[in-house]
Amino acid sequence: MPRQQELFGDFEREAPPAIPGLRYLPQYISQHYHDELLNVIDGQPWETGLTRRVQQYGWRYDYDNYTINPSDYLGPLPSWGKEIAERLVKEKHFTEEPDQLIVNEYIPGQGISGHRDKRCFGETVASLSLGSQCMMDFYRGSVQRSPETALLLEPNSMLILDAEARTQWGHGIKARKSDLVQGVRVLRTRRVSLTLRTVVARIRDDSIEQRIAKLKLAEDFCRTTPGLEDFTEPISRRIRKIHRKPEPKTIDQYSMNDQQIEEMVSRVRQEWQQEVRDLLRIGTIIRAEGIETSGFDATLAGYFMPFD
Ligand SMILES: O=C(O)CCC(=O)C(=O)O
Repeated sequence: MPRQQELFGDFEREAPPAIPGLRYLPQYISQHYHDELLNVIDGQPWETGLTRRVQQYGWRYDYDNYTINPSDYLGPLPSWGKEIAERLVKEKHFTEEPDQLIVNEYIPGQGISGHRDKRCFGETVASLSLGSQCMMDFYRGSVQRSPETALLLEPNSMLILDAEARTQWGHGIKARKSDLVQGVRVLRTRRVSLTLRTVVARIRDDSIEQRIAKLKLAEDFCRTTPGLEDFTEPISRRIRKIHRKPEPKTIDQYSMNDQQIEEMVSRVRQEWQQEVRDLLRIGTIIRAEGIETSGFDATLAGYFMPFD
C-alpha cells in the first residue's frame, strides 16, 4: 500500500507525486465554506472569451500574450478571495500575499492545456478546488511530452506549487468527461477552481510611464510650492534617469535567466522604493508645515501619503 493513504469516498487517497515544491492539502476548506464560496462566485459575472468561463480579480491576465501588463490592475481582491490569500500567507505557503486570482470553470469535457505559469507571476502558485474531482497531469520539463505523473484533485483541496514544481514541471487538465481513478472510470461534474498568485514587483510597482507621470506632478508641485523647492532638482534628475532607460514591455520578453530576472526585479524595486521615500518625505513636510495641497490634482496628494 502507498504511504499516507486515507479514505476518500470509495477510494483510498494516494500519496501525491514526489515533486519538490508540490504540496497537496486535502480538506483545506469545509464543505460549508465550499458551498458558500461557490455561491458567491456564481453570483459574479463570468468572462466568456475562452473555451472555459473565467473570472479575474486583482490583475487581468493577457491570454493573447501570456503575461500581465502594468496597466491591467483591476483593484484589490474581493473579500472572499482576500480571506484565502491571507490564510495562505499566515500558513507560510506564500511570503507575499497573493494579489491575483483567476476563477476557472470546467464543465465535463473541458480542461486546461499543459503549461508552466509565466514569469509575470511570483514563485508560488496555489489552486483551490470546488465542485468535481479531476485528475491533474504533471509534465517534467516540456509540456509537449506525455505527462509523467498525475494527482487526483478532490473538492475542498488546496494544491501549492513552488520551487521545482513551479519552475521545472508543467501541469494541465485533460479536456475529457471522466478520469481513471485507481482503475475505475469516474465521471466529472462541474469543477470550479481558484488560482491564486502574486504579480511580480516589476509589473506591480507601476509602469515606467506611470512613475514618470507621478514624478512630473510632484516636480511641478515642488517647484511652485514655497518650502519644497529643494526637492525639484532631485526629482527632475530621477525623471531624466528613468527616461534614459528603454522599457521592455513585459518581463517575459527579456531573454534572461532566473538570476538575472531576480536582479533586475530587485533593482527596479529599490529604485521605486527610493521614489516612494522621496514622495513620503515631501508628504511629511507638507503635513508639518500645513502646506495647502487641495488646489492640486487630487491624486497627487495621495502619492504623498504613507501606504497602508
Ligand atoms: O484548475 C486548476 O486547478 C489549475 C488552473 C491553472 O493551472 C491555471 O489557472 O493556470
